[in-house]
Amino acid sequence: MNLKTTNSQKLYRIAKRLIPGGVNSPVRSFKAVEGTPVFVSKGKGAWITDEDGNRYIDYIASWGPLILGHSHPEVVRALKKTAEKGTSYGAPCREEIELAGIIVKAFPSVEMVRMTNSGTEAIMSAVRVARAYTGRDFVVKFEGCYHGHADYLLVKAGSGATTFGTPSSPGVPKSFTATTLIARYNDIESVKRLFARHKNKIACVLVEPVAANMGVVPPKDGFLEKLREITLNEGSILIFDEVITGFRLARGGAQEVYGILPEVTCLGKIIGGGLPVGAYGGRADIMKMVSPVGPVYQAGTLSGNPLAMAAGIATISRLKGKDTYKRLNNLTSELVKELREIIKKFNIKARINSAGSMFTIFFTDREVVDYESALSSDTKLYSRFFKNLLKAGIMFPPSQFEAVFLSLAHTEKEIDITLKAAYNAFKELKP
Ligand code: HOZ
Repeated sequence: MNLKTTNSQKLYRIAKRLIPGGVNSPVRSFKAVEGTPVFVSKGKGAWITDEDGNRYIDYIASWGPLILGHSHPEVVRALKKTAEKGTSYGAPCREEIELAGIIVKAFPSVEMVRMTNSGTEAIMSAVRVARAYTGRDFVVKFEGCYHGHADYLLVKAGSGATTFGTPSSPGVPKSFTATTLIARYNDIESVKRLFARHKNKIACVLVEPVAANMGVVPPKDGFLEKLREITLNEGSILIFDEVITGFRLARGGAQEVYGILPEVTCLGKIIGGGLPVGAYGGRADIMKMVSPVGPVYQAGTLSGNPLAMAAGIATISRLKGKDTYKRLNNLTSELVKELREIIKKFNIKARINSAGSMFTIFFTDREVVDYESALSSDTKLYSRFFKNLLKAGIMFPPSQFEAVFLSLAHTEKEIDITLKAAYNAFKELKP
């Protein structure tokens, strides 16, 4: 299929004059796959339509939030009903308590929660609280994990930072990252070494319990358990960045799946149902450090705004059924299984990592367990694969180092179409 791209190209030309790179978040630019970004005009269920009228099965899902698919009727209804009353008050509203209650119930490790406007804010605030609570400065993060764009966390960061080859951003003074310690994902010895070297100085270990910003990299058996053990022994706080995995892998996120409870959890994406949101929460004595109860300052004009709360509540309400995650995860497993067969058939150097309803096809013959092995992927081959799929009306993330997301709006029909397209896309790459 030859896509018509006239309107997207025209919009891109205008956008580039007004917005750096024509986009408000780098990965969207299609730069990594050497293409022109598709300008989306609307989305419904599992499908999006671009400004030229092309339709695609969407596997980006707004980078995770749209677990119900695009413009779900109940989310739209909740938004309309709420907006008619008001869009923001800068004062407490009922919806904030409702969403906070839902989060506390879903995450047994979370006794109190504070809403923010993005995952980045949630993480920055969580680290600040951890530092204040422990009276220590150092933060351990893992290579290839991405926790938003706070200065001191843009060190060997995944997501767009990796996609564009600047995992440690210029513009960040050395002194800002002097207290950021880097460990290797899935390598507990690297964590132990840091604790030995910085005895009683590490405030927290910050981790994506299932890494999803260097592509999907699940934790090895025992990795999270050991992190829990070490942080408890060392008096450090364990922070789970569940911005992607919260309400995605299970209602209670990765911590429910792996049975490991951190002191602090950061959320975002799904809890805003497609509107800007973030949240950090955890043990009450830690959260009581936050202003106005405690001295740790953190605020936001639009934090807890009724629209984001309403969209989040409506979204999470649809995730209640006993079989909801089972259905979503089974559909993903089915797709992944078939994709693996095609990869084998055409002898492509590629591996698929998956967790729940997200996965990544890494174009490498190595097992991907950490940042270094993720980086062994052939990004040029990914780019060709991506373009082959796009031409066939399948929208995968325009970067090797991101997750593919399924939603509850995807059905067998979409999977069949995707598999036919993937067959041809892989065939074209045959060595
Ligand atoms: N860094 C985000 C994915 N991990 C991309 C956000 C966006 O471009 O919307």
